[in-house]
Amino acid sequence: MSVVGIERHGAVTLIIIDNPPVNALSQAVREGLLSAIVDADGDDECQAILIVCSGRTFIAGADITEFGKPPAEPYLPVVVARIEACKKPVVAAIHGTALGGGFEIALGCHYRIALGSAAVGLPEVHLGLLPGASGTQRLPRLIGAEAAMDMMLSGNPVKADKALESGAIDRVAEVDLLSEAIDFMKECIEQGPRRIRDMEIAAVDARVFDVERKKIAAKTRGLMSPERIIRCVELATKTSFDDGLAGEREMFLECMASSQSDGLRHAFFAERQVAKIPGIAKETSGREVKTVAVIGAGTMGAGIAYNCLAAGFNVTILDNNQEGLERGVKTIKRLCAGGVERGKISDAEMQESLKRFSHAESYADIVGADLVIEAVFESMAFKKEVFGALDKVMKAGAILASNTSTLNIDEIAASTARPQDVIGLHFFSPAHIMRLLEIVRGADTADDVIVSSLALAKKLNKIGVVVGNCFGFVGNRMLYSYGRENQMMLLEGVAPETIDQVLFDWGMAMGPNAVGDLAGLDVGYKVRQERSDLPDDPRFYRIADALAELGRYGQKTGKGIYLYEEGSRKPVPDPEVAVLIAKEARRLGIERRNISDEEIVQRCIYGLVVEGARILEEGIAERSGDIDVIWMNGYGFPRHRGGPMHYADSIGIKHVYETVCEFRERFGAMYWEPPELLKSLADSGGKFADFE
Ligand code: T1G
Repeated sequence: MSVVGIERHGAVTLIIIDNPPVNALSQAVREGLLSAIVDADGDDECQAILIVCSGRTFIAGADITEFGKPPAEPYLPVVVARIEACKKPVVAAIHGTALGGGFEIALGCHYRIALGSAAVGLPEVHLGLLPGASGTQRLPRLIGAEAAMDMMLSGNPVKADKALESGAIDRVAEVDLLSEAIDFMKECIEQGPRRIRDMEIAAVDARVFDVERKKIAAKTRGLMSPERIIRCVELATKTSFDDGLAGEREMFLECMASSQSDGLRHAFFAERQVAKIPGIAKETSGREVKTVAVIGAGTMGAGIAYNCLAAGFNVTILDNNQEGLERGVKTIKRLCAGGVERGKISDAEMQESLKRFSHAESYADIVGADLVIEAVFESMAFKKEVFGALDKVMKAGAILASNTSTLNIDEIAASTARPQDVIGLHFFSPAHIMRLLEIVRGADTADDVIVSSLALAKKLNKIGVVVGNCFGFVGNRMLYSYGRENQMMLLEGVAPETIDQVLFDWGMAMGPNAVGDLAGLDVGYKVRQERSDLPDDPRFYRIADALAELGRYGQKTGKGIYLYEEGSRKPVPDPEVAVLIAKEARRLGIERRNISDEEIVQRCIYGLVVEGARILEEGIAERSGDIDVIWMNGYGFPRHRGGPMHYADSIGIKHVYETVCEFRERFGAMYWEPPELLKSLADSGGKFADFE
């Protein structure tokens, strides 16, 4: 089946691209498009050329699956330049999204018409790249340097009406794109080709570039491609079109070869792989979920309920404590109002959503719900009591989910007569903001319940990752290793602010000590108190326990490992904590020493990798990419490093294995015995990504 077809509509030649699912610019598409353009340009009966796409969208960009492989001609810039060089007008008819190279193809055309529902964008920055097919030189000439820079640095798509306003497109089709494009061609034929490369770029104050650099510095934290996008646009204002193109090409190839882009491209695909569950047929349909009941009106319950309400579900929140219920309802209404204040929803939409919201104190009020999400206190006894009660009243086929963050989902399911309907839906706080949803599969969980949960995640605009049942599942189980090393290094002599700064500079969104104070040291403390399987090691989380026992929970009590001034969330080192740590170290006979930044990073990050390898060996995660997705979307792991497992692959498993062996010698086998998988990959030169 040809991916590029030709049709004649009178004097107009239609070039139709048909490369599902998103008409990506594979080598075959580039070749077919170039050949079709050359033929049409040489066809005397053809007065104008229209480029359209079949399927759900215009070209969504270069084919990312080809990246990292030897480049294959024709190169995209060549195709774009040949389109622009056509003697007769070439028009792009856009539906869906014209993104990246797709929009660059459209910019090579002389005119652009788009459906009102369409959007255009240059999202390359999200992949650690920059528009590499002349977008950095054409767009500034079309819409101005500043508007072009904003579009490329945000990477966000621009809706057709706004694109029309800026001049990025020339016409919006109201009803039928093809027929209105054919009509539009008549004007284009009269006007003849209009080449962006010949346009003068509007004058701009040269200082805007440094202002932009300062503006993005905090957000992009040393990422390569944003800085180079600015440089490319700067070039466009100062040099000829061809010199600008040469600079763009050089910087594009530099970004393409970077580990940052490798990590970001891995993240892109890994976040799409998670929805594919081996052993569950693609055509398995889920159960219909329209009404959701949330049990527990605390912070998590209210956040989950709001999340479901905003996504269009009918929602009932239930709590047997009247005061708690009122607090939860107030929180949900405040979040709804916040959505209006932030312009995310209109007042009418908020009113409509509140019509779908109710609250209850008795299970009898929720018997008809399609899905129940339990979000009560993290106590196994309490959860079993709730599930036992739900089992008695809920309609047959209702999905019974627990928001537990660590507890055994099979044990919870065993308190019902319907374990096939039970699943874990582990939301991350704040539930309405964090994109990650760990979907915990019980031994008996039915396939259609898993499919329903993945569909729920998508509807909530979250990334649902199916994980197995063990303490802490994937994310929190690995967090123990990461936190353990942080705690150990505190005892060994490193100040909390030093560990936090080193890991922040390495790319983590926040250091582990600041995270502990944010989440609340009491939360982890209570979970550890409930556990009977913790390492027999008096040093294990000793500082976190000591602080919790002193009532120093973190931000919520004004002090934890850090101090917090009234109304401030800024962590301030506390000399009292330094004294406490030194005293505990002496009591435990730990010799204090300086620890290098490199060791701080290796102990925390390789601690993650070792636990991740064990998780893969046990089949708790389907793929190493799933673990990466969890840590990038739930724990602030830097996306440009692609997640802990991809990071290990990128620096070399053998190097990681040898370092882990060294740590075993220095710190003991209790934590640093290398998993068999790590050893075998090191021996075979393999990667976690190859592990199935
Ligand atoms: N290349 C290859 N495959 C792609 C792809 C792409 N550009 N975009 C999507 N897919 C696959 C995706 O992996 C999934 O596959 C399926 O399509 C549906 O995707 C030179 C260098 C277009 C908004 O960054 O943002 O051009 O899992 O689940 O939610 O300057 O896909 O079904 O097997 O995301 O409806 C720039 C990336 C590339 C756009 C659709 N373009 N794609 O979202 O579906 S770099 C992008 C998206 C570039 C030039 C530079 C989204 C979408 P599978 P999906 P969706």
